[in-house]
Amino acid sequence: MEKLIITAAITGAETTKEMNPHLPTTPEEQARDAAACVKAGASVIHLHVRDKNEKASQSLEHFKASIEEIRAACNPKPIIQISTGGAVGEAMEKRIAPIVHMKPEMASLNINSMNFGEDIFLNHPHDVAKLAGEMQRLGVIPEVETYDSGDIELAQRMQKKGLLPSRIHYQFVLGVPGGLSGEAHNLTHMTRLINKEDSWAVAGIGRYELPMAVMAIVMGGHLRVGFEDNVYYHKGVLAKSNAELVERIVRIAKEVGREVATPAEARKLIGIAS
Ligand code: KMH
Ligand code: ZN
Repeated sequence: MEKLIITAAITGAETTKEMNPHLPTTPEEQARDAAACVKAGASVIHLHVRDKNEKASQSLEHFKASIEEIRAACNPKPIIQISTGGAVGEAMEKRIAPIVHMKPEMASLNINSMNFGEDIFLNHPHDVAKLAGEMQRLGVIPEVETYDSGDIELAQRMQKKGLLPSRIHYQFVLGVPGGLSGEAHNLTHMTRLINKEDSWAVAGIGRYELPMAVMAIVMGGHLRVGFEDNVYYHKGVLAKSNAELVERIVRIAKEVGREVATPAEARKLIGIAS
């Protein structure tokens, strides 16, 4: 099996300090958490940023500040994966801007619209095509976020139109109310739909985070943990940090003999030129 790529989704757009007071929201807090996650074994940081009032932001100023601090704090340097999903309701121009201006190694790409809890996560086909096209033009590797099995067929249609690379890296985000839940059979169903040259990771939301991560370890996929998806360590017990969630996964992976990828190894696996 190839080495395990662990992504830490340290902040998110919807998680608040009321949900977990340890949520990192400033560049300094994000750098501290990212460094601890990388030290624990994470090779990718999925990044959302906040403004001074802790509100989700897609502004270049906030991304630049956080990325600068994270790069300075982390050794080795993780892949920083900018979120183009943003918060529900964010304008598409603002979601595209960090890609065009900052040309990150990797960025998330949401290709379908859906109910997202009590909100609507809107991804108009024209906007998705524009965003995917910009990523291709700039050499930014997309991580295709898929919340339901039909999203995979949609990604394959986009691939045929030349909007996605010949080898797609998927993130199966399972457990969003409005998408597919994080039951074991749903994950195996998703993995059966992708092409053999593709790669996948899974992000289980809330109580699904740990079982989905454990399945990914034994199935040969990759995984994501962190406060964007889940703020608990156990039922009713808040996690003390993002790193605590990464450390647990690394312990489990080691116990079952799955080696954890360094950032350099993750770049090779994902196809990022270093
Ligand atoms: N905040 C969610 C509505 C992504 O980062 O690409 C979308 C999201 C996905 O977090
Ligand atoms: Zn996100």
